[in-house]
Amino acid sequence: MKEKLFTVGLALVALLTASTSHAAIIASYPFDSSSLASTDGEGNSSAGNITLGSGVGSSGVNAGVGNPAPSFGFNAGNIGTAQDSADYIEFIVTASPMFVLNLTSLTFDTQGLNGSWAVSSSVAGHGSNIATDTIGASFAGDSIDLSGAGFQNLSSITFRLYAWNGAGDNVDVFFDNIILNGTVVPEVGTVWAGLGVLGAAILGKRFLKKKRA
Ligand SMILES: [Ca+2]
Repeated sequence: MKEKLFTVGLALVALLTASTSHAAIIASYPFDSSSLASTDGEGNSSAGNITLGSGVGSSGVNAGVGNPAPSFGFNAGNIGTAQDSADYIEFIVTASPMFVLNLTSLTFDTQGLNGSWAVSSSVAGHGSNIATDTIGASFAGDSIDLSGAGFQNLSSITFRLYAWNGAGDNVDVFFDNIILNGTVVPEVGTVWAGLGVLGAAILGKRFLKKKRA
């Protein structure tokens, strides 16, 4: 009986450990080898390729510019001098069945001249920005805090990153090292269901033991 209790204890510890897993990179886009795919190694979620909004059709990966190169370049001819709802790149992250996303931050590097960036998500809808800031002449990093309640316990989320130029700039605007940080954990209901199965197994074994006795 002691051995069985030890085994059950180990299983419980494993479940609880799984539900408090360490911070992970959930999506990562360094544009290495001009790829639009995520290079993250997080196994309980999938991050889709970067896709382009309808306003930036001739934009794409630039093999000669980046931090380090390549990076994604918004073609100056595709963007104006104000935020346009069609001028963005997008990526979607989906948790595996019975898992949820708990996000902490979205970080990336940008380069423009006197341009600007903005980010929206499917949580509040793409009509409103989560954050916006200016872009400098050389690559610099930005970090958006996603620790708020709205970015926890998500089955999936879509991010859009917008760019536009300062007046008279007419330069390409670059994004590199787009990284989504957080944890991917079992749904609370899944943990409780797991505990329920364990409890039923223990009761079942006791019942069988009594029957045999
Ligand atoms: Ca790069």
